[in-house]
Amino acid sequence: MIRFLTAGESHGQALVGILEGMPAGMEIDASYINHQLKRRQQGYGRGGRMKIEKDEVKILSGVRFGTTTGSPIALMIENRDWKNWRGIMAAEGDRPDTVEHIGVVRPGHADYSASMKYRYDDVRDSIERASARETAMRVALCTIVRKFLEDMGIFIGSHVLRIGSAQYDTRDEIDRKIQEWTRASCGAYKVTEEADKSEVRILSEAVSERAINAIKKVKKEGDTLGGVFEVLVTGAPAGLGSHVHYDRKIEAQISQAIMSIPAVKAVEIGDGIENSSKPGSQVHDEMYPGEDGKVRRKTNRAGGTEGGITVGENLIIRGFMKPIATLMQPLKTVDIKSGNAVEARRERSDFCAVPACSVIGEAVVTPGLANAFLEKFGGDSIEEIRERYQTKEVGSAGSHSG
Ligand code: EPS
Repeated sequence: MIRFLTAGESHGQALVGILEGMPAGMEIDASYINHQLKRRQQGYGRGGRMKIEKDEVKILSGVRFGTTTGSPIALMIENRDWKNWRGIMAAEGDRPDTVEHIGVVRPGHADYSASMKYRYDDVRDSIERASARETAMRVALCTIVRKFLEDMGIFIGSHVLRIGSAQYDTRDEIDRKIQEWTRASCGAYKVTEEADKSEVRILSEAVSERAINAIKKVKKEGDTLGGVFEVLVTGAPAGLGSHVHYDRKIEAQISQAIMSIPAVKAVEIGDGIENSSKPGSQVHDEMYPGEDGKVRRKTNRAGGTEGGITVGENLIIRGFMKPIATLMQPLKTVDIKSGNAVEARRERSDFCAVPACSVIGEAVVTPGLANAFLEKFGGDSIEEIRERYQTKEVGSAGSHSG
């Protein structure tokens, strides 16, 4: 099964990661990963750090001549900014007197909670690891998993639905477009390709403009904005996940992954939120016998899963991101060293990172999906998995003939 670890501080020397459980025989190279790292760095509303970094991965192990060997894959992304932080972030040696012991905590960040829990006497110790910079390595590792899913015909894409209060007046038109694009099994890539054309990953020029103006406004006011992004998975077979145990439910795996992205505070699968206020007759996706003998549906309000198992429809996942906690017009807080009431620190930060979060969302759902896939069709090499998938998929859920 696939598992991974990341390490690294925002201004440390590098981010590192190890991915274990990838089958042998899969083609992968740094440029495939770097493309996703670049996408993660984009978006209107990013701060000064993204002008310094040009995230590029170094593959250290587990890949030979562009092909996975089945061994753990080790990756590294160097922090270009490290050279400006050597004195503050040195791993060894005595702490110089000139290095400030930060006591002022930002409401909404991990500054306070982590410093209390770990008894840090310098809040920087929490700032560094809680930083969303960690997601660069997660995207790198998960992009290798994305390649595996792609090889199996499963595609993942995303777009942004809302930034602050800038959103579609009605979703009808955009939903029709997305439905059309995602009829093809690689449709999620089409969605992402279209979203990549907008600086805020919104599939409408008018709404993009409104969102950019909203970001411009908060930037001027020293404030920040959150929003909503949607991750779509096309080409996923029926039968991934299981109803038999809570931790095997595919929605549980996906939600956990989305919630683990910094600043995400809510997740929705399909029309989960809207459905909770409607009668069942307007919620559940009716079934009918298709000409090919498969069970078909006209709607997908469930977002592609029932009972913790994929049903062969597209997966629809929404992540809700709160505004970034670092404000240039700071909120009131406490200096936990002196106990005094003060204003929060101004750290260099983003004003809105929802477009980046949307790209991160595409990445983080991959291990859960790939594990469910491997559980059902798994093997040690891509070749073996392909053989099993081709023979087993025919008999899997979604092909009931009565
Ligand atoms: C980020 C790097 C960070 C922030 C941002 C995400 O760089 P720095 O710590 O130098 O400002 O720009 O992280 C946050 C907004 C946060 O609150 O931690 C990145 O690489 O994505």
